[in-house]
Amino acid sequence: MTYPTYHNLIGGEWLPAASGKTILNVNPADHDDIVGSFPASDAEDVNRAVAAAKKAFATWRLVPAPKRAEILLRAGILLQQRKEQFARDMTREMGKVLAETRGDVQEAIDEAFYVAGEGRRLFGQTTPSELQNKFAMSIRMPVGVVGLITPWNFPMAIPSWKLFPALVSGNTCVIKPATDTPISVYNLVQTLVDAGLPAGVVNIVSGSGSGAGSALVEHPDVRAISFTGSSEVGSHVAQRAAATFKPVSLEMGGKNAQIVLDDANLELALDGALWGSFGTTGQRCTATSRILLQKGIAAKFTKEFVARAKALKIGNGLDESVQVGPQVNKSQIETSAKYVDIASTDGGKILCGGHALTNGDHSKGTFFEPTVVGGVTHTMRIAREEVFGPVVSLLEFDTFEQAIEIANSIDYGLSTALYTKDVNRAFTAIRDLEAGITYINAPTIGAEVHLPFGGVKHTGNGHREGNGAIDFFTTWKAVYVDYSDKLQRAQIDNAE
Ligand code: UN1
Repeated sequence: MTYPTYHNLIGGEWLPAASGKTILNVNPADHDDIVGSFPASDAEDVNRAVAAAKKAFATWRLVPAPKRAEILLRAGILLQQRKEQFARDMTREMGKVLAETRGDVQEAIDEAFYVAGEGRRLFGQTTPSELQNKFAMSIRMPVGVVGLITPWNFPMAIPSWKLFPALVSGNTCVIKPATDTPISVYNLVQTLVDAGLPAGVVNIVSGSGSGAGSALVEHPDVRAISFTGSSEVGSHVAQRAAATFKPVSLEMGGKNAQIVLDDANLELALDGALWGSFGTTGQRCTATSRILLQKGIAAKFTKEFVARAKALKIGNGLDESVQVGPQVNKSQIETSAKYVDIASTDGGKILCGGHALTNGDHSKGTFFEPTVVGGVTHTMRIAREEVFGPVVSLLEFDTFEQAIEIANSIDYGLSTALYTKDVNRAFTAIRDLEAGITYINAPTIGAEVHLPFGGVKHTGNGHREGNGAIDFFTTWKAVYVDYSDKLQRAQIDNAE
């Protein structure tokens, strides 16, 4: 089979890995379909990319921010034109269904238009000085060369959450896409280049975390790292980055709860739970992985939910009638299977699914059945650990207060949802749920780009993407301008 060969982008040139090594990008719905070959980069490639980014920073930081933003605006318009093709490429490389990959490209378009507006803001502050004839202000400065390490589940949206705010702020970037999904980053960066981005401002080094990711995190000329991935790898990234005092923005795992109270609109809660649990084949950090049911509706909800999960059509995401695509690779279906075993051993009941699909059309890919585990209690591992697959647990509770307690009883804190018609309980939940995102009468997935995105506890380290990303990609400079023509000593000359 013939397939295209892609290279790294370094200083405006498309180059193979210095070692000549490559990695194949394979369609998880059909292993005969090879999307392309990509460089397996290592420290040597990272060094070159960082040097190119450092060189480009000298001029990019001086381009006025509104001009930098115009490139993002043009890129957004080009992405609109290329949306269908990029969505198809994305479905081929990571499996999620076309409706969702179109949504992923749309999220990058939204981000481009949102961040382009920031070019004419990047607001600082002015404040009075304590001394006469002295002016005081704080201004945002770019950080320098930033390293971006991005995941496979939102292969264009999440890179755009990082690249666009970094660029409008005047930074230059080296991005390492996930090993499974480089083509979406190539498509995104090629679009930026076509929109007028100068050479060296964004550089791509594709490859593995151990080959290219670590070198980026440890490079002394990289001034900040933005990472999305698992909490395990995130902890590693933070520890390694600490050696060179790099700020690190970490966006990591979730174990997101949807709570359904007895008074909820049950149809709505079922729709939300099905979409939240099995959208993107459960492979979102915002995916619903625990459904907390109040006793009065639990039996009815469970019966109906299992029936709907069983009816989902699983297959190649390029087929518009398919509702759930494959998992991204073999190791992910092994994790799903492992957690089904753990759940059963701990006393959970597999109400549907539980297996990889290996027959007929499914035999060429990495498919796993939508799986519902009943009879789960909050101490079981299946209720506490992230699966990142189409496996959801049902837990029951008596009172609203218990539901909040169960929802909060885990290490993660990304997204939460409450279904109720009781406004008092809704606002109490907004106050008490330990999570970066809370939805009322909507599923745990579906964040919009212009709100803060991120979580608490083991989900993040305090930074936010979306509304908040500029804070990470800029550093404050305090500026004092003394126009008194004399030495004025702060804290001394103006003292009583
Ligand atoms: C992720 O799961 O890693 O809110 C990101 C959502 C999407 C982004 C998910 N807009 O589900």
